[in-house]
Amino acid sequence: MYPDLAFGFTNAICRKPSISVKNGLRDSQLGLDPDPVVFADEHSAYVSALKNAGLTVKLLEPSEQYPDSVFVEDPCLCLPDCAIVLRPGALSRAGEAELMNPVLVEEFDDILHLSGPGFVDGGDIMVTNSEILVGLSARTDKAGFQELAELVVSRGYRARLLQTPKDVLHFKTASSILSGETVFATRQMIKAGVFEGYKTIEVPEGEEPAANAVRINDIVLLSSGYPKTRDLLQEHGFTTISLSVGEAAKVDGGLSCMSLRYRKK
Ligand code: CIR
Repeated sequence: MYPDLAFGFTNAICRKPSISVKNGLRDSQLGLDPDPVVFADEHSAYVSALKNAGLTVKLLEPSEQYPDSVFVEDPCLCLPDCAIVLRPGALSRAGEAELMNPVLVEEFDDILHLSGPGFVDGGDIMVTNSEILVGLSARTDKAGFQELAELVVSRGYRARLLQTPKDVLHFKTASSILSGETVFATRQMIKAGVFEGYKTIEVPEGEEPAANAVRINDIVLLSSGYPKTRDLLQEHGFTTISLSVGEAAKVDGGLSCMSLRYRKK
């Protein structure tokens, strides 16, 4: 295992949002399509924040064929010494895995592939300093976990299966890792007992979407509009940067899903 596996990163991969993002999948009750122009501005600010946090960012061109392809976290898992091409659980997103191959070949010597029949979305994977947690969801199933677990164990990691609460899209929609052993999560996730053994910080009531934060090196990226969360994390000693993700939220996206973050050897 690597020190600070959970948040010690050097590189990231992002993909610009397409015009077709307005057709992205959603359960969201917001009832609005994202505006691709505003989305592009928010995405550009997000990429700048990753760079300011110390990351070298590979920025991929948009894919009109895949409306949700801006959410690059879901088709892959990037670890310090290997990348794993996953099998996204939504049919319209299946081809996104293949789409990531060229950049992964540039960035990694060791690329593994889930061959199925199971499914795993990257949004259901939380890498802590000591293990890789995988939440079962509507997009991630047991067969997918089993295949992923075999792959990561073969590279020296530990994997553990958990249950994402039923109405939560992805495991990391409602939780994020703040340090090697500290998780920031909604009351629902904490009550479900999935973070036993971890120190937990509960998302302030009414600010549940802020649970999808991203720790990168010395900073924590937060969605703007959640002042209680910002104050709480600052009280815990974290340096926070707030970013608008209003357009991504209209298609159930947030901060973590718009990048693949990893540490290059
Ligand atoms: C989807 O439903 O797949 C996209 N509209 C949103 C994906 C968000 N990804 C994530 O939370 N990891």
